[in-house]
Amino acid sequence: MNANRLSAPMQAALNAQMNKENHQAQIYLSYGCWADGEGFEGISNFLFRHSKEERDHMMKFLEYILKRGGKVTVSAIPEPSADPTSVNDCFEKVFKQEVSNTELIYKLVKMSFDEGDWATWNFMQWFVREQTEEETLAIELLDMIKVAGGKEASHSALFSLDRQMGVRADDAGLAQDVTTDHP
Ligand code: OFO
Repeated sequence: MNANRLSAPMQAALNAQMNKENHQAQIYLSYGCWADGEGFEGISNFLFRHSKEERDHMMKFLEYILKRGGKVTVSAIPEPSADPTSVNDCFEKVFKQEVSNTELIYKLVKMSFDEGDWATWNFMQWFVREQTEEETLAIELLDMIKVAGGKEASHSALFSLDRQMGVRADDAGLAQDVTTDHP
């Protein structure tokens, strides 16, 4: 008996998005390493935490596919794109990445609607809300760098931006709060 409640195209699309979230996590991880190498520890901390959020999104897709009786396919993920060239460039890249992810999420919503797969449609609403929040956050980052001077931001403006970013609230905890009990 086939207990898979996902259509074959839906299973493939959910798997593709699951792997995409993993790719996003790697991109944030690599940007975090770049920021640390440039001396921006606060920005790096923020990007590392965001990487963890993306990994949590990957797990959300993975668990959902399993819950619906589907088959999970963990694929190789492409290398993260090139390092940012500046904090301004980093925040612009983050914004573009989130917008392109929103477009992928919307495609999944439309697909579930067209199939009348209301369980998946309902599941995807969480991601619609999450992407709205993430785009708002990315717009705030662009505003912050704009106020700091954009491409021409001074060292002292970047210094204070870095301090603020290190303590900024995020769904994932601050790295300095991590313990062996709560990794
Ligand atoms: Fe950046 O968010 Fe996942 O989905």
